[in-house]
Amino acid sequence: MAGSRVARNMTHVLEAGFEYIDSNNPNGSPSVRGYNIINGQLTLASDGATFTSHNPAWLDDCLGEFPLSTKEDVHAALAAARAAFPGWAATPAPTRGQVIGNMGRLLMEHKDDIVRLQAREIGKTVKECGGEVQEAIDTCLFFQSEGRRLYGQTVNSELPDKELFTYRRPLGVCGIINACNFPSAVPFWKMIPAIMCGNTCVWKSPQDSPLLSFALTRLMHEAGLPDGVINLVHGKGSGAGQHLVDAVDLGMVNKISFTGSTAVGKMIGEVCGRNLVSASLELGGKNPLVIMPSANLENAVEGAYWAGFGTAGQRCTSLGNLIIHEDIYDEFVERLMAKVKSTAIGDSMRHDGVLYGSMLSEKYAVDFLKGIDMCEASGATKLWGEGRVTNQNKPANFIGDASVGVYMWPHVFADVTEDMECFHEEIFGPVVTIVKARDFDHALHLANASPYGLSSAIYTNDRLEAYRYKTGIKAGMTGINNSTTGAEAHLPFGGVKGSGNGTRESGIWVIEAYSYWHAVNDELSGKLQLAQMDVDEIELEEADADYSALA
Ligand code: UN1
Repeated sequence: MAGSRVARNMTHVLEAGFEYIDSNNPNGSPSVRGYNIINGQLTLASDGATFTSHNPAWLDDCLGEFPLSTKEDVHAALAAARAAFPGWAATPAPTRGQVIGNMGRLLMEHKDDIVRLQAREIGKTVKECGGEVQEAIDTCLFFQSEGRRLYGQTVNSELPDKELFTYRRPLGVCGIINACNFPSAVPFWKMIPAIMCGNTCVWKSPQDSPLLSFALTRLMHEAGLPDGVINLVHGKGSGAGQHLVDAVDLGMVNKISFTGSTAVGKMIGEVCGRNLVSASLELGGKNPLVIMPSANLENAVEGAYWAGFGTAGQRCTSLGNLIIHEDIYDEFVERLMAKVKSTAIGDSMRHDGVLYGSMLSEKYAVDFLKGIDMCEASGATKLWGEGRVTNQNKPANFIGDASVGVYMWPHVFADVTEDMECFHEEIFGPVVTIVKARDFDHALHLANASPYGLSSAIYTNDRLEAYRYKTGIKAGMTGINNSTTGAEAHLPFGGVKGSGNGTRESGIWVIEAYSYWHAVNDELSGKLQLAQMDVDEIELEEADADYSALA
């Protein structure tokens, strides 16, 4: 009711089962009442407002109702994270790692259910969701053992009887904001190293995957995570996420880690920059893939097809510009198009063998169609694709009833040139823009010509070309005889140029993003020795050689 306040402290996350609400879901799947989790408590929005989450492959399937968090809720979550910070930072790192290991083991135990929940909430195929949840598990296992390292150094002093050390220290309260296309692996890429380093988090869940986020946060608590170390707030649009970013100006946040669009990333970077707060920004890409004449064309077609259309093209690492050497252009395009035209699309929870499923949500569909309009307005030649799939307008291998979900045709545009907008702009969805290259140098030039620098790839069997691509490309990641997608939990992930601010996720490299170096010196001599001034000079030998004679 308008103006009425809802009880904030419901119950502890470990004391409650999932609460089902009446649903008329056509597939008989349950609807759940979702909560924020603040200091271990299940809470509703302070004004009682909610939003719903729907299965994009079957829109009448409602996964549940979630709090539309207010500024007050976000601040409560930040306060809980602040209060939990000293205790968690003082917890030995191996113990923090143990809790993280427990999370990985619980995820393994519940993997099938989490995978199906994820597929239901965002429409990604069950197979891909399986790979992604495995990535979250691998991240936990990697950082469990990192809790037994988190090494600092011993450093030699320039003065006698003095010791120097370095320690990694946590930053404090981290705001975590991610997109719904990788709704389990990416938040784990962020929060697992964050808490391993001793930080605490407020996680603003993606608006299109709140139930999965709720389930994952519950599981983290079951693994032994103390209250307040990870706090979950749900929200939509520029609501809770913006309140979290605005809190940087109020001094309530020590770190923001964001995966999403370049435009939003720049805004977050500005807010963090003016407050000298660290920001990890993983942003968009217009990832180039070059095909050279020496390549194994069968592999190259396979790689380009997967890079462009796997995950319905909804990865930041998906193929953008396909750059094909003119000598093999016609043959390559013909082979690629045969695959594109036979693409199997549908709801992987009900049909086997689909390459991709629905768009992540209606919002992603609307944005994608604007991108297709942009390709057409750019003057590129459309080789394939008819926008939204309907029962009257569907590709041959669409499986199921198109009217119940949000599906897109695969699209291919050719004759794309560097002066076109669609050469430079990321289009998030199943579309590839094809560019013809005269030779290797031209291909490399084209690969570097977009404003982005996330992933990149080349197919070639010429080792010198592969070397020159690897050294000449400006990108955070490069595949040689491989697609542009496919991160691993222990390899640094991130981009340059418009794709990010140089921070990295995953492996040992991400630790830099969630800790600062603390240099400590221990003076044992019993007196004040002045560094820089008390250093004994080493006498130089008198040399016979007259160097001036050489000039
Ligand atoms: C991958 O290509 O395997 O949101 C991972 C994204 C990326 C993850 C991509 N942060 O698409």
